[in-house]
Amino acid sequence: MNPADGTVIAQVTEADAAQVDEAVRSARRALSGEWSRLGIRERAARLHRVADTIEKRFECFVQAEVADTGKPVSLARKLDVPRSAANFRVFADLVKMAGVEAFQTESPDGTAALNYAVRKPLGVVGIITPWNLPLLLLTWKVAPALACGNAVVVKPSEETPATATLLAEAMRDAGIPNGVYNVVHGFGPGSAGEFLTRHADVDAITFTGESRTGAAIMQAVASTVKPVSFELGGKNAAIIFADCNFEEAVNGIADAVFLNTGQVCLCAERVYVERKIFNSFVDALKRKAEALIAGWPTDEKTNLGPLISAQHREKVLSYYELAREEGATVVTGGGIPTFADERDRGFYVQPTIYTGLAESARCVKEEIFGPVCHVAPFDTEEEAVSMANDTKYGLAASIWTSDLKRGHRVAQQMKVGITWVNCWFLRDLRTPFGGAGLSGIGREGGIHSLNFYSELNNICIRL
Ligand code: NAD
Ligand code: 6OH
Repeated sequence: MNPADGTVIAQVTEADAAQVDEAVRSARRALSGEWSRLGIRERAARLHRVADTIEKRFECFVQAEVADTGKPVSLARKLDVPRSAANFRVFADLVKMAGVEAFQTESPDGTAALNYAVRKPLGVVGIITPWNLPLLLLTWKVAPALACGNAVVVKPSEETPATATLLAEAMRDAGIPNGVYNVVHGFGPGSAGEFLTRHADVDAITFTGESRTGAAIMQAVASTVKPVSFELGGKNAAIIFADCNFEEAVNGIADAVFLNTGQVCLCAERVYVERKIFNSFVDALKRKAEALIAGWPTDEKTNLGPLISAQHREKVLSYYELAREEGATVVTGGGIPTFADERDRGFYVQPTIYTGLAESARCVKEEIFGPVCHVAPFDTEEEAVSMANDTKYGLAASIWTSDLKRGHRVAQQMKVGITWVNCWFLRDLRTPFGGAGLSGIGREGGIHSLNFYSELNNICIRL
């Protein structure tokens, strides 16, 4: 469905259990074919070719991403599609460079040995991904999984089926053997997602999505003891000190709150501002929110798209209502914009800023996943750290200050997987990425991805 006007774009076939099984068997077969005989150099070369193909068909991927998500075309061009090509390049290069551990061993009785580890594929990896950055998050997992020699079965979100399908064409064009990359479409519970997690011949599950779904998947894989990697939800904090570069902080927070209509797991929904600059900061952020252009996704000037679906809009609007019940002051937004054209049938909401909520309010505790934040003042560094850390989630934080000593000090106290200082969503794909608490299990990125997507076999040779 097109989130901008609610029209149906395409029909997608829901895979039943037999089709999921066929995909898993296809992946298993590929593991004993040509794919397994390629050396690392050739595997890496083919992954570079996948990136080349994405770049060659750049506009095709952009259009598919926009059709799937309703995100502004400028964002798909700047973020999603280039990052997807980069995911393949980075892991292709990394797998060629990565070493393994080796130890010279001396036992107490004088026996000497050499220990070294070799990296083997896990086998068939099931990949389940969400709708917010569909191509970026899919390739973030497919690229290292293939770099490590696995075959994959991917189950993209039911909301965003197009780019995963298009990627299959890129795989074929890049010379990835048949069966190495398989796509099944469908829903989660009682559908393709659950069939994949419960399949006895899937060796590992890597998942990005809601924390609740992570819990359901964990139960599903328990009986077959599959390794899991989970990148889950967040309720991320930003801390803005009075000594920050004001303009950079306002711009950075506007991005952190409103990018992709707030549908990025790393988005800041809790903004803590030192009291001295609280009022001026809220005013400046309000101006930013009100200047956003909620246009058609295909319009170059648009920088605020609709939410993904009617159902998700219901959820976000229920929080807008709850915020009022909980006593919030509405600085801006809080409703649905009107356009007097077909967009009125789409899933837009107003970018929204609240103040005045208690830290215990549900709107301050629960992930909303829309273009919305609550801004609260603080007086001391300790207070800011304590409020930022008072959450069951632990994905990301951002700190804004000109005092780098303070930047380090505060960053090191954040109970999260990723902390940015004077920036947000600035990515280096070699760094560990993941969350604490309800925000995930494990780390991906760089060597962490290679470690998850491979089985290390340690070999001990007596000398
Ligand atoms: P979701 O959990 O509803 O769905 C994600 C995927 O899981 C979809 O493909 C869905 O079909 C599938 N699924 C759902 N139930 C399943 C089940 N029981 N078994 C197997 N598969 C199942 O998430 P969403 O609404 O698509 O995405 C938004 C959520 O994802 C937010 O909570 C956001 O914070 C989170 N997210 C986290 C990260 C991260 O890196 N930490 C990144 C992006 C999104
Ligand atoms: C969540 O919506 C964003 C996740 C981003 C990444 O996984 C990444 O690698 O940048």
